[in-house]
Amino acid sequence: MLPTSTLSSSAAPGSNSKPPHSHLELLELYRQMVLIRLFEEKCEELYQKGKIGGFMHLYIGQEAVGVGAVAARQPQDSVITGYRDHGIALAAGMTARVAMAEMLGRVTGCSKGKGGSMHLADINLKFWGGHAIVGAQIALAAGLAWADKFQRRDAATLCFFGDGATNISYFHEALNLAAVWQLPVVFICENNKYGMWTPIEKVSAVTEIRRKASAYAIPSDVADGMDLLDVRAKTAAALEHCRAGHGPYFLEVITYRFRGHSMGDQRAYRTPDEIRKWQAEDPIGKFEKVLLDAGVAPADIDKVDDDVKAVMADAVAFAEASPFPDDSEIWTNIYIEP
Ligand SMILES: Cc1ncc(C[n+]2csc(CCOP(=O)(O)OP(=O)(O)O)c2C)c(N)n1
Ligand SMILES: [Mg+2]
Repeated sequence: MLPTSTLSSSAAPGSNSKPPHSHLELLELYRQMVLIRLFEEKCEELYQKGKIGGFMHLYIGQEAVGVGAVAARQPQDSVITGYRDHGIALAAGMTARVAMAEMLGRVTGCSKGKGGSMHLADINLKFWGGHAIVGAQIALAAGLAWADKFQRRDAATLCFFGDGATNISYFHEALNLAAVWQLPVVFICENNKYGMWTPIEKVSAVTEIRRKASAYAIPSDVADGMDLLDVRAKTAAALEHCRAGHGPYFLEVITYRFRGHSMGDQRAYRTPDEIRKWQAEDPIGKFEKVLLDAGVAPADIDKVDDDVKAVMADAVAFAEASPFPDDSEIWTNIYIEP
């Protein structure tokens, strides 16, 4: 999938990962990351052609976080995130067809073409979106977890948000209540070092983000966001903590976005050296090395790449053949019908 330079990386899976994994399981996790990468590269192309409108934030570089964490959940566990949501939607099981149709504003999209890039959601998958207001999903996650606890369901919530969101009041209010009420929620901070083009050091008094959780007596850990198995193992442990009735858990995942904050970001605030350093840690290249070391045949990896390319071609054809919503739809889905 990736240039051989990234394949020669000597990085090993995280110490908490629990090999051996079956080849099929490894290939499935690899497939999900490649799907996200190719899906977003296609979105980039369609955006530049004017086929996708509005704001669009790419997840490229952060794939191992969404795929690794969501792989640790049970089907009854909820997932919620911010506007950088394509990867997490696909990891939660949304098909490329439905996600691409939403990107293109078609009625066959998950939000009937009315949500777009920042509002992918499918409650049948227990994927609660896609939220454009920074930090809003953290309060919603506390609500989802409260509902699970109140209804005595054996379920927890995985809540993704950025480093910048940890300076927002929602973050502090939600963590406080989650701790007071011992809610089953795993707060996953994707620390990609920047909020838009502002480096974290300029806006956060505490740059080891997990230390903020200790203010609310929430236990925490840190994971390598370029290492899928490390993210999965630490999310699994966090979910176990929630299921055992011990309340919330905080996981800081160190990662990096390879693209700009959103489309149109000139990326002048980062040095070429910094970008090169992180690209050498490409999570897909690193995981491909894990597969090869585990004895997966290169031909099987190539087959996954080819299959994903076919899935993407089909998704774009499906989306482009789907109609736009009728004008009358502008008045529907605004409020819940009585
Ligand atoms: C309440 C609110 N304030 C400001 C914005 C504008 N805004 C959009 S993304 C963003 C940066 C958030 O950074 P971070 O939480 O680190 O997430 P990342 O984009 O890095 O994934 C800001 C300030 C917003 N959408 N909502
Ligand atoms: Mg950030």
